[in-house]
Amino acid sequence: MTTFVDLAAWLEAQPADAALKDVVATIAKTCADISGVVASGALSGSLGAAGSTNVQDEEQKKLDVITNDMLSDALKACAPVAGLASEELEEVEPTGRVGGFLVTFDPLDGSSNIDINAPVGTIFSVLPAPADQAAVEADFLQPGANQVAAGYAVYGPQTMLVLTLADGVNGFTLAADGQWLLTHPAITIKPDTAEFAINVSNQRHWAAPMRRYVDGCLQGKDGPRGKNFNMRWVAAMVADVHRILMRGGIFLYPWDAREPDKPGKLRLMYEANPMSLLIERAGGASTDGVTRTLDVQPTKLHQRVPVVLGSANEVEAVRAEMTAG
Ligand code: FDP
Repeated sequence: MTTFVDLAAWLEAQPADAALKDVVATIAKTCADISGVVASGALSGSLGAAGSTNVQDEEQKKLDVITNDMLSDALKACAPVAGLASEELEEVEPTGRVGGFLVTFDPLDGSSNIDINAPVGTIFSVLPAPADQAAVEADFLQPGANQVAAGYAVYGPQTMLVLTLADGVNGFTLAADGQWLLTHPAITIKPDTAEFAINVSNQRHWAAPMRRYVDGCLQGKDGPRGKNFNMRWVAAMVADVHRILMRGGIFLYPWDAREPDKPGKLRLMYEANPMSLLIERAGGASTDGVTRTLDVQPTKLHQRVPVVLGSANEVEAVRAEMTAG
């Protein structure tokens, strides 16, 4: 029988700060707890709307609120955490401690999947905190390249935790006894793919180069790309990114003309940045269509960005189309 390394032993062996390992272990433990709540669904009365909206004016589900509270409480009790920020909270929450780390998170990504028993997940990003003063919002506004750890848990047929710490990307599966076991070491993404993920119902709102790129994929063998493409769309970024880490592909959530002032739908600090670090560390690429996501200097906490990530050569094919005019 195969034996697997557990997360605690794996963390122990990593060339990283003990305090950072503590933060990651706290997030992992909370994700295991969240998995239990998500799995109980209607039995625990946790499905359905919360009757409130978040700072982004999105209707909150009960599970958005429950999972946000679980992660916030756990991180506030974790000594090396100086502050946290969540998709569900309007403002950053300093813990009152100085030094250590700042954590941003989307406690339950893919809200529209919650009530239909389709995959959802938790996404997190860890940044260094200022060493000499209590954290304020400006301290969170660091480019994604500064992240010291990032990852997600996906609550699907199996619950998995995928994370990057010092380097590389590793996947753990939640066992029945609550342990995270290393089942997917050293995940890498193939550079080429013939599978794309995009919400095609928005096609008429996209910029012309994006329409051209997707149209080229849809034309298959007879079009400019000269090969047939397949399409997948789980409607939860966390699950679409997980698929790409497992078998390659490209995920796109581009700018569109419905709200021209918003650069995209997905949030930079707790969706695009952590996923981009994972994708790059696995050998893929992530851009806003042209510019590397991890180089974007955030200007506000809930900033949105267009997202194009996955197999490196396909992300480059999008960039070539976007810059062709
Ligand atoms: P959701 O709004 O359901 O939480 O985070 C935003 C997100 O999900 C992504 O996970 C997902 O890829 C995308 O939005 C789906 O949005 P649309 O259904 O509006 O295209």
